[in-house]
Amino acid sequence: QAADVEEWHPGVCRFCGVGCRVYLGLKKGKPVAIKGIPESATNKGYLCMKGMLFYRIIHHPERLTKPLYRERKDQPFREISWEEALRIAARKFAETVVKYGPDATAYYGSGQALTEETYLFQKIMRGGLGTNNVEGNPRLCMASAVGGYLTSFGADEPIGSYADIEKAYCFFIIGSNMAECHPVIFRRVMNRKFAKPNEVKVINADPRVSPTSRIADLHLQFRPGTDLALLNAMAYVIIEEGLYDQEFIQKYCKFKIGKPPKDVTFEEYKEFLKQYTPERAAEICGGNITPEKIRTAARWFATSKATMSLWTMGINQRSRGVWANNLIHNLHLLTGQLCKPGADSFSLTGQPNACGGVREGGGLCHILPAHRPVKIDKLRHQVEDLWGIPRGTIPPKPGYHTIAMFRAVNQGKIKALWVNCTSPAQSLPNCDFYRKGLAREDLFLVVTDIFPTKTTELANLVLPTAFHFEKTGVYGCTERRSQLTVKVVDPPREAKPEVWIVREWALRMAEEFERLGDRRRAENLRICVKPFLGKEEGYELPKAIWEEYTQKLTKGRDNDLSGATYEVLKQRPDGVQWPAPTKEHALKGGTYKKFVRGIDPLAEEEGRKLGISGPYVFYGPAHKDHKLYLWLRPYKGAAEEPDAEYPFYLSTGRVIDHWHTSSMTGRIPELLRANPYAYVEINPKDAARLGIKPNDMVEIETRRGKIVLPAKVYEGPIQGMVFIYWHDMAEERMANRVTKDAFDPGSKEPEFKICACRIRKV
Ligand code: MGD
Ligand code: SF4
Repeated sequence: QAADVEEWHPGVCRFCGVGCRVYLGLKKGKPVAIKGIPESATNKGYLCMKGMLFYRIIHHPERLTKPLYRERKDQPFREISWEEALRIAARKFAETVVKYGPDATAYYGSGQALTEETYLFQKIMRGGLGTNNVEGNPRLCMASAVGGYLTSFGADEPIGSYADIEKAYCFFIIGSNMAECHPVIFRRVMNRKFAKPNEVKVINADPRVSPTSRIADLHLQFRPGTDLALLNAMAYVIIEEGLYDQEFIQKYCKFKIGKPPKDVTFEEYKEFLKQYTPERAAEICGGNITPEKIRTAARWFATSKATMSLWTMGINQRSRGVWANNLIHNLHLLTGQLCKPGADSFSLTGQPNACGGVREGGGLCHILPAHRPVKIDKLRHQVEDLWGIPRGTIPPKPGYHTIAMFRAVNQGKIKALWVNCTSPAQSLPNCDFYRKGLAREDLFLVVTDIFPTKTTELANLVLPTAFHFEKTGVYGCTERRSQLTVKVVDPPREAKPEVWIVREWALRMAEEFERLGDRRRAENLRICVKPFLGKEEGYELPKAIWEEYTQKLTKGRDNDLSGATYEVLKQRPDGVQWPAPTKEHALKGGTYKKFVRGIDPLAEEEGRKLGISGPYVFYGPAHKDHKLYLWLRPYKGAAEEPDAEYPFYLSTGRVIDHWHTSSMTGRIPELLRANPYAYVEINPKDAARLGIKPNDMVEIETRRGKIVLPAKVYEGPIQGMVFIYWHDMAEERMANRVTKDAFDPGSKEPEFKICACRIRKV
């Protein structure tokens, strides 16, 4: 097909957080192929199958193409005009605010929405309606990483970049099946390992043997949830054997305990770690863990020329996800494996724009754009001033986090909810419970999507949106890199870009508030959309939104993107890594490593201002003392551990061929054929004991419900654990009907990775 292509258009992949650069190939204006861009900084030309095939979604026959409406959820949908749809959405939201207050409305978005979309949605909810009920699915994947970065380094997002991979000598891959979930970055790790097989070490720490484990020199396989003990034991060995970097610790670090945090000494930290001798940790962890393996891992980590840790959901989706993140950072701080080439504590991001759009763009209930906590008056007022709305419009209290938001829906406290670019009816843990809330007749539910999903099934109003390459906007991937994709094809029939939908909705809401006598909200809404009026929706409108966000909101913040205008991003299709406070710096690609003088312009400037000498300046906004914190965090297991009634650990995850709920990849025949349905992985020893053979149907039962899946008997999960892929939409195989909605008390991220179940052959 590539041979038939008449034009190639650059952009970024629609799927994961790797942020691969692609060319979309058109023939007679129709998308016919995708290829990688060899000179790209992220993927060096490689793509995975999902990335190569997403162009099939562009003209897919099942796309939503007309607004659909029903007054009651037991009625069939009928097609309506955009004008009618926007008027209904405006009236329902405005009436809800007037009758029940702004906190009875909410927006639930996505790490796959463009930055311009998330920014505009949250601006209207906060500046227009006056609620912080702005959330998104990154709460389900990255919130613990955010919590870890903020509490350990004082600043969100990784310090380094993918470019560190080619300079690293030890990879510590923990709680990540990057071979399937970040395949192109895994390829870079693999290439590095194979280029220097004896010098480069790979440690994989995971309760399951996954395709990622295949390149490991050392696989640490432990009982789910016990890695906090393992990480503390590695720190114990590093100190016991004198492998720590005293100078780095003295110069840059502090030791902290508890909430509110208290300073402790290095000696107290050493005393604390005595509970985690390798012998004791091996007992807690079980599996194949021995004291000697822990010692080996700690030595490799500490003594390599440069160590890079990589992790994702196995660490984040945990009821102690923030602590687990802190304990990984601790190892880097103890050994000084940070800031130098190849050394970094690098959290991989799940979604293509969880970092750029949601973490940076203000897409969570407690943060305003550019990493400003809602509760800090000065920063909230800054945003109000920049938007030109009266001070006091944005409430000081954060809104509902994801689980709290859907619990509030269940309780009837939220009366109007807008879900964009995500399908919580399938992706929330314990989803049957939350589907009851979404089905309530007193909830007005709007869903903007490109396809029918489990969530559109429960909606009142379904609005068809433009897909990737059918609209313009920016994705910010794992490594602080913003990349622009410009519209090259028209959306099908009446599908529209979200930025147009939100602007038009806001304008009509202003009229509704006027009618209802709430002139203040009407005025605020008009102020919020004023900079975007009259702009053509395919390019000019998102450009104006990006300009406002970067030039006004990020200026002077740690994620300063004011040098990265659309013009610059078009000149640098590889994108720009923040901080990029000037055009000159942005045109050079921005900042490969934060906090390092000579590389990061903010480190230079802050260092001068604060009179800090030395190569590194840790100017993260959350640590006013410019220090990095080592945390004393004890081992704590999962919220629901196996017991006599439910004796197995249940874990969930992904496969390479599918993306999340598979609403998109499940509609691409090649990907569906590669992985047509979910199955349950069972360790051969457990299978033999229970008389389960490959492909037998197995019932998985938890305290929430039951599903039935075919068995894959395989030395993957540790004994006593089963593992399910969660992308399958079929009711009988939908993983989240059985998962638990326990969450981390700090990050509020749910524990998708661990709960208790029982299994039987049916
Ligand atoms: P997606 O399938 O990515 O899943 O879960 P979801 O976000 O619910 O949903 C994206 C939706 O966006 C799709 O319906 C797609 O059709 C639509 N879409 C595509 N392009 C556009 C567009 O341009 N505009 C609009 N408006 N819509 C568009 C993800 C969530 O799931 C996440 S982030 C994580 S990390 C969790 N992971 C996880 C797990 O590991 N295990 C289990 N059991 N559950 C999990 N749930 C969580
Ligand atoms: Fe797309 Fe991720 Fe695959 Fe790259 S690795 S092609 S970003 S899905």
